[in-house]
Amino acid sequence: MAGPDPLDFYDVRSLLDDDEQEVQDSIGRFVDEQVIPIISDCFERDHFPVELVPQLAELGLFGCNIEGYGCAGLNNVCYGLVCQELERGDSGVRSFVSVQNSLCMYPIHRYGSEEQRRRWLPEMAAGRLLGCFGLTEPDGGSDPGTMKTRARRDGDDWIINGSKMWITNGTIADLAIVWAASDEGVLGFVVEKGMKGYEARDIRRKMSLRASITSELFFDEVRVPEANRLPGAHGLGAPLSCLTQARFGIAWGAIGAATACLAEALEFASSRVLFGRTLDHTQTIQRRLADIVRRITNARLLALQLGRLKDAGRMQFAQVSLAKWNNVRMALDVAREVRDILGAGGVTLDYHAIRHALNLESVITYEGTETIHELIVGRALTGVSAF
Ligand code: TGC
Ligand code: FAD
Repeated sequence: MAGPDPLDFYDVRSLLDDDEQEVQDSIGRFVDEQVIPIISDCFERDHFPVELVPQLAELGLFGCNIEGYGCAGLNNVCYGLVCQELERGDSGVRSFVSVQNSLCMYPIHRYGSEEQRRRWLPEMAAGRLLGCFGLTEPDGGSDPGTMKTRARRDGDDWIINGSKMWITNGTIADLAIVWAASDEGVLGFVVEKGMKGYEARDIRRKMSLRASITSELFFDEVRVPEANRLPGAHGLGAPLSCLTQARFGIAWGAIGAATACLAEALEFASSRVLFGRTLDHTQTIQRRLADIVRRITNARLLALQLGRLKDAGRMQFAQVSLAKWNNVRMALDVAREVRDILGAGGVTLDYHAIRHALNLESVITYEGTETIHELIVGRALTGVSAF
């Protein structure tokens, strides 16, 4: 009998139903054939592979866990598997899909009017309209409750002033989901490209997520019609609920990045000859590989149970925080460890580990830093907010 699959040591795949396995396989093939061959070059050139967008749409990935409006209506485990496979390719590609799905289509679906859903969701599902999500501001992303961007009523319109920073997809987005403080609390708006006073500019010199666009957004007396306000969104809980969706996907995605690194380490250890034997004959390397597999296996089981809870309507946001924190920390540590196992070659883009490690430096910061997630779990345990 063959031993356990090194990349799925507990055969977690056998806990997936046929549809879920099919989703994993089809996205996996796409990543192997279309993403991995080009992605190191994109990372090196600081280029988001926008040419993949029509294919991502064709695969039905945009809004894939939304029912209707041209969306695939998959379950949440499938959405997790999509993120896992995409991030096996690159965190930037997964980020792109997370933003379009969890941070743009989700709030329109959950907080928008029926008219707004019909107006934007089918075009977004088809990849003809791209979105970005503006919550973070220059003065401190961990505490969005103190946002300075403001919206004030002016007749039937709203006037928005302020700025957002570190916004994925900002300069390629046709619409921005923008969160602004107002006399009525935090409100959500769909700001469209071309609206007077709205501008997006790329942030350069990133050493992480280089195959992803990150931008600043500026709002100078931008007039937004009431028809572009999300009527169901009142208060900070609305944007935070979108983060819960994206964090769920990230908890799965990180497993993909770690698995790509593990595969690279196994291949290297079995072929690199030092001291007259291949590296995999040494106890230290075996212990390091075993420890990587232990960590990835834990993360896989944790993500799947989180997905089952979400599909059963029982998932709580503190559980998502634990998974985002655990799985991204795991993936970052694994990527750094594999980078070291690869020796000097591991610092180059000839291997994937350094790219994943650098990407994961963003992933551990965005969607709530590790500290924020520890404190969210701490609050759930004690009932005391210690932020
Ligand atoms: P707090 O009093 O805790 O909450 C206000 C209201 O919101 C509710 N709530 C949530 N609801 C759903 N999901 C969550 N995760 C929620 N967290 C809180 C909460 O129950 C409350 O509701 P109600 O009805 O009682 O009013 O608010 P706070 O100001 O104390 O803040 C708490 C804290 C620190 C946890 C929150 O501010 C936070 O999560 N900060 C981190 C910010 C963050 O993660 N930003 C991410 C920006 S987007 C991004 O990074 C995209 S990367 C995209 C990519 O490329 O993949
Ligand atoms: P800060 O909030 O200033 O935190 C600085 C440090 O203080 C961190 O180490 C933090 O853990 C620590 N800290 C914070 N509070 C406490 C506390 N109470 N106790 C102890 N330590 C604390 N945002 C969006 O809105 N949309 C996007 O699309 C988006 N995309 C991004 C893409 C990239 C590549 C990156 C890097 C970020 C992106 N972000 C986006 C922003 C991201 O969400 C924020 O960077 C993140 O929330 C942290 O905010 P900050 O960078 O301002 O750090």
